[in-house]
Amino acid sequence: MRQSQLLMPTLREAPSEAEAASHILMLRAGLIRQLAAGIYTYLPLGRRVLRKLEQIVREEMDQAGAQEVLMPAMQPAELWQQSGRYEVYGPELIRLHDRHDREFTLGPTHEEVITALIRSEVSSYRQLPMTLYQIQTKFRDEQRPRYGLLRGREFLMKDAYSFDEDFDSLHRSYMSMYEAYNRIFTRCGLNYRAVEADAGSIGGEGGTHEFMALAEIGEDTIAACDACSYAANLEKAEFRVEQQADSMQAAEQGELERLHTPDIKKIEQLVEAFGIGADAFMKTLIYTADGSPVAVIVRGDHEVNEIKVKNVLGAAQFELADHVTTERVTGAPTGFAGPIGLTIPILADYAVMAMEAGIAGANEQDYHLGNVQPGVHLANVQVGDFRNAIAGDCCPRCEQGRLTFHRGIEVGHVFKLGTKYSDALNAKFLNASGVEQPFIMGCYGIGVSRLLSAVLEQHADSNGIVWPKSIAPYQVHVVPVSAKDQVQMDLALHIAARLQEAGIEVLLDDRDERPGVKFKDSDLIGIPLRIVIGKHAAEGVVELKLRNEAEAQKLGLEEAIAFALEK
Ligand code: 9G3
Repeated sequence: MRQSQLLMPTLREAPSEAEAASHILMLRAGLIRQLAAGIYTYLPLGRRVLRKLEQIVREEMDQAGAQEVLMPAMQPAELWQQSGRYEVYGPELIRLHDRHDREFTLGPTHEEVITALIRSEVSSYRQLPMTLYQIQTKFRDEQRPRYGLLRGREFLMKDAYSFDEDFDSLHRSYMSMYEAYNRIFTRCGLNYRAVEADAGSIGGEGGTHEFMALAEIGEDTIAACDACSYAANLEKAEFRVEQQADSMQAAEQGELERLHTPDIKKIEQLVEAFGIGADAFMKTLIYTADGSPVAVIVRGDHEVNEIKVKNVLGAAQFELADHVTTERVTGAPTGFAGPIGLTIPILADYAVMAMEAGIAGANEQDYHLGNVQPGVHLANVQVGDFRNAIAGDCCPRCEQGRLTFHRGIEVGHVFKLGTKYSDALNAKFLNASGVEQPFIMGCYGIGVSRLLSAVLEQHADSNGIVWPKSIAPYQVHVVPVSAKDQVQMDLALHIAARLQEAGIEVLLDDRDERPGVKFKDSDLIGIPLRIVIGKHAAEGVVELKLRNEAEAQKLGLEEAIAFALEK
């Protein structure tokens, strides 16, 4: 492709409203242009990369035995009324009327449409298992579209749906998709983690994994082991409680110290006031479990994991007590609660019991107590694992790993749906005994346009994009230094022709621009290999530079072509 003809409007600076690195790069490198908030046009470079991403997804879906279909964006409202979701979604669900005044949605996802299709086209267990997928535009009227393609209102998704006769077969379909996702994200050069979104329930109905691309701009926080593949959403992350020093420290000498802490309620204020670490405090929070108050104590630098406490108590309702309840059960306003003198059940996290002594609320306004000793003052409380994981905790799956925290961009999400949609839409098949059964379903999404952003968040340097070879818009950038120099241009055209004949995708910078502009643009658009034809052209010597290496090398014509062909 001749760059003088290519629509690739590069920018020195990105518009000020672009914050995310990937969004800035897409605008500066001329990959996309915004039509409206959250709605983008893909320019030729962006379209070429998106097509390569689609192709990787398509190859792996086909390889996994899924069949490609293409469903409409316009979906009759009746289907969403049958599934009960029409009223559930608010303004995010785009609705419209056709010329006959019939109601439609612009599809944000396709569970209803695909289930209606299977309901009318598949009726026997002999046709199962079956997984269908599409790569198609989705519409979700996000309140705050931002970060370019990371959160758009019209975006490209691969969505797949599996249909099985029972849960064992669903598990096989689910794992087949799960493994295909690992191959897809690896081929895209992505640093990602598969995250158990609700730990441990993958076996039965329900169960889901999210695929998170690690990036600071990501909206989610995940805990990942630095030694094995364990990863989980922060609020679901488990950890191995380290072998406790005998949990009741030998009772120290010394009495409780009454500490006057006027209006000092939060751990940060206590840390500030006492000039010691948060881990020297005991944080007592009052909750109600099915209506009755309980006290949960965690170390000052930890957070209560409410799911863990709720599960240990077997409570249906579990939430922070309101200020009135807190005042009633502790005798003090929120912020001064402590274990001593409480008459309600107390749950203390292991890490509290491992403290020799700590500072806790005094259950009296404006007072705390120093030298609270678990061995003395928490002798008969319920002890357990009641806290969120923190960085450095032991991995719950392997022996030596430690948890590290990362921000992540959700690029994939796989779900076991069970019969949620086949029941709602009455989609059944005849099983081997001739009995009607609802299909057992799974659904599997990849944000293909979001994937483009995630790759860019991970593959860039201060000069611009550094495309992984598998998805670069072109493979070789041939750059003659001076378009006016006939010797250079002839050699450049010759090299471009030789590579194109060998099936290499070549971009030829034939523009009449200063060398500095050419090299800055070349670094910005990030094509993996650059061949520069400069003052040594007459001797048939050119310069090769890999985009992800600092050094360039001089090679003869044939060596350069051979190098480009095997790279
Ligand atoms: C809506 C709107 C937004 C939505 C949904 C429905 C997210 C909705 C979840 C899914 C689940 C899976 C198949 C591919 C993988 C994800 N946002 N979800 O259902 F009406 Cl406005 O889309 N769908």
